[in-house]
Amino acid sequence: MTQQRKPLIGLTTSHNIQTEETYQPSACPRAILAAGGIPVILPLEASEDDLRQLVSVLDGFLFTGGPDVHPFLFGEETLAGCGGVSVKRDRMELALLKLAVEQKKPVMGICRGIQLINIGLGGTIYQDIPSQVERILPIAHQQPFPHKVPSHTVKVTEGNLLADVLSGQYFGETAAARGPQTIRVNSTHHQAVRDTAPSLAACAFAPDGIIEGVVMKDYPYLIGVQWHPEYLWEEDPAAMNLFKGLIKASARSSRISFS
Ligand SMILES: [Mn+2]
Repeated sequence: MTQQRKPLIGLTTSHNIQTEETYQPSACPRAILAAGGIPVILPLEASEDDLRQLVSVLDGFLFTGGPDVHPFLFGEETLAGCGGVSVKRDRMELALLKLAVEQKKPVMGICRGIQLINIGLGGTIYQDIPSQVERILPIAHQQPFPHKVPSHTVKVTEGNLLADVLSGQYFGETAAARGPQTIRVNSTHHQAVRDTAPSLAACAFAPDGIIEGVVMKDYPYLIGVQWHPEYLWEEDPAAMNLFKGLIKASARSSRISFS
């Protein structure tokens, strides 16, 4: 019996800047496997030519969570509330994003990933929500309980790729909700998208106005989310749909049949 070819999804790696070790927590690879893809953890230190070769071979890309992005990369000084950075991750991921977008590959970003994508495409972020954003309803974006437990709601506007994926419409499900959807998400970030890049559209918002989801306009498949669906998919079909959506788009982009 032969197995149908599964989409290969490249994941950005975590990086311990003290020990210089790279590693990948199991949550994202497990979610990709469960959604029908094969996770491939990408090297932190690869030349641009190596990355170009990887991008042409792999079918889709997941920009994972991690540390803050260096403020110089979006033209700012480092503010008091900014956290730790990995210069190597910033460099590798911005190069990878450029190549993936050039080759029109499906892309998903999670937490740091949505911020990295926004910066790479010309947007800005808040370096630290609590000290930079005045909010009437100060939502805890650093939730005080485990990752598997949702902590705040997100309103998703209608008529965009993220809404279609979350509702199941992207997979041909007809009972999709009409109008804006409200979903429950976890939250472990203190940075967030500020000005969206010209090619991106914000389409999901926390109750305090913080941007929690973006899509790329006029592009086959790019979704960024500020929450962590890799800790929610076992309980939450909408979170699973984010991984299934990436796999479906990646199967299509590699011109293989996928059911
Ligand atoms: Mn949040």
